[in-house]
Amino acid sequence: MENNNEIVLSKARGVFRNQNIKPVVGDNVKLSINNDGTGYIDEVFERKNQLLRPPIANVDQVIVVMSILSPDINLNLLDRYLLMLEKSKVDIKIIFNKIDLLKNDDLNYIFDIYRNIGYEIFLNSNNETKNIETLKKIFNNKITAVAGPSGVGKSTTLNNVFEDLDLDTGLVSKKTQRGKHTTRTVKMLKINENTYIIDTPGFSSLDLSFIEDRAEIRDNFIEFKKFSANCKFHNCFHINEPSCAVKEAVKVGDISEYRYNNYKLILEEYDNIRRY
Ligand SMILES: Nc1nc2c(ncn2[C@@H]2O[C@H](COP(=O)(O)OP(=O)(O)OP(=O)(O)O)[C@@H](O)[C@H]2O)c(=O)[nH]1
Ligand SMILES: [Mg+2]
Ligand SMILES: [Zn+2]
Repeated sequence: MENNNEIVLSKARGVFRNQNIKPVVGDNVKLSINNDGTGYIDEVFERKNQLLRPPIANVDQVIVVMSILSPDINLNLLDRYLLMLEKSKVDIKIIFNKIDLLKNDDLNYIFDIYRNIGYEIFLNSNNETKNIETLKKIFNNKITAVAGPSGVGKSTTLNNVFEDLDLDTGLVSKKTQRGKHTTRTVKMLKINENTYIIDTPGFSSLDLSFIEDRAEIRDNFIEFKKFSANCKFHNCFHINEPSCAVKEAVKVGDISEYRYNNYKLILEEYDNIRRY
């Protein structure tokens, strides 16, 4: 815990266990300091928001990092993660990383999908320094969690932007092109008085157990909202219903077909889990 700019090793009091509150990274707490300089967390103050995976509280924004190659870009995983973040009501930005590995393929259509939804996106390579000032500004005066699959370059990007950092980074497996889960714990670091970054362990998949209600899936594909008011049925899920404005928007290209297909896949997976 940070207390008047000092780090205090702290334990949570037993009462939390009874109240089912577990302090997480980012929490603001009431501390009592023991004679030996260690601390006790007496109270966890109300959280302005809470991320589910990994559990973090009170962030101003989450930057999702995805590499375009090594590991390959995975839009289904990205859409799942966005779905989860939208539920937490945090600001979201996306870094498409390892842009140096892009050879001939034109991935602009992918970048456009997310730009058109309204997410601020950045194309980055850590072999270069030209983005550093831009990214530094993004982090400035905020609490930012950096999240994404293992091996996409979260820790490397943070090291690149903030010269003084020396976070562990690891090679991507040559054979599977997957990250090796180098970052093992959620780590909050202070850059200056009002700027904190949180490096998080990468994941390779994301199950849907965070979803409590089927409608959440629909409502957190946020670009549907603009159209769904014009669906014939008030409670339209945009699957087989007649006169569906969302499906119409997909047809004419106002909503990305990739996103819509991922929506259908996620909804189907959720329904299958519920059935058993
Ligand atoms: N070509 C290229 N490689 C990069 C870039 N950024 C990171 N890497 C490499 O990708 C590998 C994984 O980087 P990490 O920073 O450890 O990835 P991470 O996202 O923190 O991974 P976890 O901690 O496992 O979640 C390392 O070998 C980095 O050198 C980039 O922009 N271009
Ligand atoms: Mg890492
Ligand atoms: Zn509809």
